[in-house]
Amino acid sequence: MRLERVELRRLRLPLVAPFRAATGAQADRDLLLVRVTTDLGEGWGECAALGEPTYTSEYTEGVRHVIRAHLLPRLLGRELRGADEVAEALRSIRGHPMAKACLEMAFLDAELRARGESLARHLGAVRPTVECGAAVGLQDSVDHLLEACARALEAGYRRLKLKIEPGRELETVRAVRECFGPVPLQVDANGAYELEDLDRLARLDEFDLLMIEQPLAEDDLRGHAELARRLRTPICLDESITSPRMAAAAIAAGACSIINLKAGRVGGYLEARRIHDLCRAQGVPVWVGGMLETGLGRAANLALAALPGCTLPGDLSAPDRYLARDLVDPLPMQDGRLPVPTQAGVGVSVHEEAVRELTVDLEVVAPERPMLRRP
Ligand code: NPG
Repeated sequence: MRLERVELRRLRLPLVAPFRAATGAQADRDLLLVRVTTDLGEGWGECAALGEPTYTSEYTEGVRHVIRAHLLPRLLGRELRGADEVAEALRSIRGHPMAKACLEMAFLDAELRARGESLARHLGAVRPTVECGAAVGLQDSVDHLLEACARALEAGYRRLKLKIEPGRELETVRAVRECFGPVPLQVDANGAYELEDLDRLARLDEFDLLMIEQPLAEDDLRGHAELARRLRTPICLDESITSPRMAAAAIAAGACSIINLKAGRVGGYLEARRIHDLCRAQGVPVWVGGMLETGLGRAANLALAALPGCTLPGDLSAPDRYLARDLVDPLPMQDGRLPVPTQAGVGVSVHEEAVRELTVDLEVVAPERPMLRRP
């Protein structure tokens, strides 16, 4: 498999409303989209990185630079057995998992389209539909929070995830419990708490939550293990789990009993499957998280979410909950479940007109031609 040409497209996607988390707010989605042209055909990759480094240290402009300056020179013109060799070809570059994941996704899309195989089948999907949860960002009032939750439940989502931040978590969860009763509910702190907040976090036990996601900083396995000993509510880790080794270390340390899978955070869908397999072997449930992807990234996430160890609803809600425009046709949700794409490759068709209209900057990189910048 030979990479012949790459389009690095920076898109600005308006959000229907600002999405706020403890770590910052997104007013729009500053997205990097990659289209590769290989000797087997074309493939698309979507990068999970946000416009600013507020989730992890990666951010859209930085991803574009590291892809152009350091990753592509290790791939262009090189003969690869397939997408499963991309990670090896990029191993000498330290870190930058979202940049690497985006390229690997594009190679996977191209290779699997050429082979006529869906990503779901390639990864080992075992179910044709997956249960969908919806994440509700931090809201400026309890009324707005309850309205956002009501809209998500009316749309049919089976589980709600509430963003929380120190000082408002009990009020937030209590209001949702009082208003919607025993709806499946979990919270996500994006690492905003300290171990000193343990007593406040322990009071969340009264609300029968599915989990508390990433309460402490991503490098605080010891703190999470202490929390897990003191709280009844299961601890789920997200930002902390950067590799299969970190997943094994976190489980062994008792720092979590559930893991959120995100291909971008760990370097790609193939690495995410390795973490899934490791967790399944240890009886640790996993579920697929979201990074405000378009329908392209969501389609790939649905394939991952159909693996046997993904036993909890993922953050897979339809992109139109966040994005004013999408790049692919919406997938039909039935009874809180979305279909797993079965077409070849990632399994959805990208609307090139929408991509062109939403592209704010395009770079084309091809070995026979120097990098071209077009407006
Ligand atoms: O449905 O894509 C979605 C959003 C899910 O809340 C969600 N993601 O940390 O998991 C997270 C969180 C997030 C995304 C936080 C983007 C900050 C920015």
